Amino acid sequence: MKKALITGVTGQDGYHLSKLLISKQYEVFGLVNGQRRELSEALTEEIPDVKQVFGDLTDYSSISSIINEIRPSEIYNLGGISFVGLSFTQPQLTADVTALGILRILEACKNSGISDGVRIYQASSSEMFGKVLESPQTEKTPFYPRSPYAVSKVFAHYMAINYREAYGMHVSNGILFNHEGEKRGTEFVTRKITQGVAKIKLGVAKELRLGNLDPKRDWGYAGDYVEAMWKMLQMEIPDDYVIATGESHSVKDFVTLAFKKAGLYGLEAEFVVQDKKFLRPTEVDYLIGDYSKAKEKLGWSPKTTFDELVGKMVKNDLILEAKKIGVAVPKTPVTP
Ligand code: G4F
Repeated sequence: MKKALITGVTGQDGYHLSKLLISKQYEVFGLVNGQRRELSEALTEEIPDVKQVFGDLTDYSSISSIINEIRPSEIYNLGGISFVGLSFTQPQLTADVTALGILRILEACKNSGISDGVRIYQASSSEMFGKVLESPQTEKTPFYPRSPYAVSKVFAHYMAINYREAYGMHVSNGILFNHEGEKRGTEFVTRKITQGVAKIKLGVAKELRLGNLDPKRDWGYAGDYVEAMWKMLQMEIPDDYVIATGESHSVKDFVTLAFKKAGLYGLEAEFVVQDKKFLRPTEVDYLIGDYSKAKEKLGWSPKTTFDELVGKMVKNDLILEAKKIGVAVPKTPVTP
């Protein structure tokens, strides 16, 4: 039985990846911060097969003892401060977790003598392209990070490459473009929109406050993207891959479609309020990825369309919000 260690197991990607690896008969260990009991309890309830190990990416000694004890064959480093907005107000914490976290893992593997046998996935991000220098973005596009989060991800990306080249370790970077779904945190714009739209539909909210509606993102479904992570670690030779859909839509497009999916066709102008509080000091205006390398080498392509993604998320939030207030789920033109 293969053993996998996942950091960031309580996040959206951790959820989808745990499910995938368990379905593939892996023994899955998830790194959980012992002080966040509510996250640990929620994980036990949702995916009891994940074996929780307590530690923190900012603490080398806990990472090192966990790796020494488990001796995993695969490590997926999904942990970190993943909300770009927060990284502006907590830049040092972001660097400690998001930049240095992978360094601690790499060092722990090297020092425990398992660096030959273990395969490591580092969650790189399309945010690294920032103020883009070419479009669409590929594995060869130079980076121009625009937030403490993105700068930290660039550090982690190159650290992964350095350990691969310096010590021959099997480390791959997945440069994932935005990936969303039912498990997305409500601080991210897509889930904030679908939850807000559901509340408006049910009469629980009267407005949806958002920041900049112009930025464009290449949005895919998280459930599709974790397949790519796993595929990278099954390759004999480690490498870096862009994972994207090759389509870009603005925040405004997402809002318009979400209102439509909830049966509130054309009503967004009435409910959406622009709030300066949600603007960022530096913005990433336009991201669109070219996933041809992943398609050719990994045999990976996205399965879920933008329309399906928004439909799934709106439907999920209508069900959750209706349950909260104890009413029937409204009938809408929602497609799955
Ligand atoms: O949903 P977002 O917060 O995601 P962002 O910044 O693109 O980052 C996400 O994707 C990255 C991959 O490229 C990941 F690395 C990262 O961890 C994260 O998962 O914001 C998307 C866009 C931004 O341009 C933001 O300014 O939506 C804009 N936006 C407008 N109003 C808003 C809001 N974002 C949030 N979170 N909240 C708003 O009210």
